[in-house]
Amino acid sequence: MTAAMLLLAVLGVATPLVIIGDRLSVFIPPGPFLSIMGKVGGYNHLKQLGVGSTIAGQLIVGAMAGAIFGLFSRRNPAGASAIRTMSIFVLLPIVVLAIALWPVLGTSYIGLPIGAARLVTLVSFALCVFLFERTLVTGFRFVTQRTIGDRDYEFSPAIGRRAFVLGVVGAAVTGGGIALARKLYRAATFSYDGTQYKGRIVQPITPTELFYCVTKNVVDPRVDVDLWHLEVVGLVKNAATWRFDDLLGFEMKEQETTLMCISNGLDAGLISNAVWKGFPLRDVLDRAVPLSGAARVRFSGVDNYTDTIPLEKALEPTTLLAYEMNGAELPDRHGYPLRLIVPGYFGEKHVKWLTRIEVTDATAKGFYEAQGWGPDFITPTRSRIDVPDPWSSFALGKLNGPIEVKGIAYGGDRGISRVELSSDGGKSWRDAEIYYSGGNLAWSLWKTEWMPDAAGDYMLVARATDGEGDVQEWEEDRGPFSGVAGLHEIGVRVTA
Ligand SMILES: Nc1nc2c(c(=O)[nH]1)N[C@H]1C(S)=C(S)[C@@H](COP(=O)(O)O)O[C@H]1N2
Ligand SMILES: [Mo]
Repeated sequence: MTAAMLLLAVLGVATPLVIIGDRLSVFIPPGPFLSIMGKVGGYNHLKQLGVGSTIAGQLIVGAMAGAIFGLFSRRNPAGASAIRTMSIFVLLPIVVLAIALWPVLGTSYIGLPIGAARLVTLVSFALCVFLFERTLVTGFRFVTQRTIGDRDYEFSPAIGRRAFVLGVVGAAVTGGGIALARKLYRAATFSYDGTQYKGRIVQPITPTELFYCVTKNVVDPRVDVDLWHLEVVGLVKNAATWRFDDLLGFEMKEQETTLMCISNGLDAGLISNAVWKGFPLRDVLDRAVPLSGAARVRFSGVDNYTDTIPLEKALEPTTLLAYEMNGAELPDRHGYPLRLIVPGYFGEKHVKWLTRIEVTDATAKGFYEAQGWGPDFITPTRSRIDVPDPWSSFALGKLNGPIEVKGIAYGGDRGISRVELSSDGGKSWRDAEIYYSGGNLAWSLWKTEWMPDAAGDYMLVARATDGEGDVQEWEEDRGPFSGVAGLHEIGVRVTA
């Protein structure tokens, strides 16, 4: 059964191996979630642990079910009718799965629309448990056939031979399962999930291969665009289904926009900037005609990730459905074939592998919102010092000139109007030069030269002012799960 699931996973079908984790994770509030993550050594390890324990749990449950079946059939050979075993080992698990995992059944890693994906997930699961039931029943019959009822049937040579044959088949299937698990491991997101972009290498536009990356998935979707649809449903007058080619008919637009993850620390690199090409979400919403009572819009990816934004934000001309990034087709890991771009909102909201847009009332929640992140998803103004490295050491006598200090500043969708640097931990400030501005929706790059006049340890702090004149600061009333606000500070050592 597990080997069959691994095979299905390779084919892009959602299996309990991963959707159980998706289903459970919304019940873990961000506090415990972060603490578990810390304990197991990060998000990647948490995912590996999740899938690993699901496989182990499934094997244990399967083995126990098999043992009980064996004991029962030995005592009561006539009792194991097909109706009984089918009901217990096939029907019951299907019903339990359908009920317990209903919200995540519509997951497809090849990009099937949600309704079709739900059916495929259920039928595939049915196939797996059917295989389990048949293996159990035929395996047991094969081993015990004709000898059942004999007094000492446990150790007869015939049974030994058949058990050996069955064992060899089992070992072959296990080997196949392990090979499939390896293949999946190589394709998994562990190698790139959590990629950061910061430091000396930072350029105005982040090269696509270096763009930060965050995904909830163990294996990301690789959408087959011919299977894929975009559905527009919910509180609308005209529900519609779009094929990819039809979407290309909308007037396209290129827009430089920075994305930042809600969990990006003050010194971290879960932030990047790209030029996105697509068309305003408004174009499809206008065609759909939202009804009265419409207040939010919920977006779903083929990976069953969901998130919501207010309807007004959805109707802004800069909220895009993007299909290109930095002049090329969206890469798989950044949401091929279509993703949402919502300037000024945390990365969470920029749903990748988009397949459904649902206009809803005010109560709708997304994946992370249900988990307890938020309530504020609008990015605060942030800046980061990229050069020099923290705790760099400079010898005054060897300096040929001032020390270059560089970094980024990001003001959500409000732009950046000013950047200042302090070399005394924030007591006094002086202006830095903004040498690149990507416009209101993107970050700005700044630099300045600093000449320390004496040896000692210095605290360099950066501070940005957004386009509306608000100065970057620590925000007392910002909840712990609405992203960090505050100033980035690094130490620098100057010797004589
Ligand atoms: N479908 C889907 N969209 C998603 C996610 C996801 O796991 N699945 N992760 C979100 C998060 S938490 C972030 S920060 C951004 C990251 O986008 P990127 O990987 O293209 O940088 O995508 C968001 N969109
Ligand atoms: Mo994120």
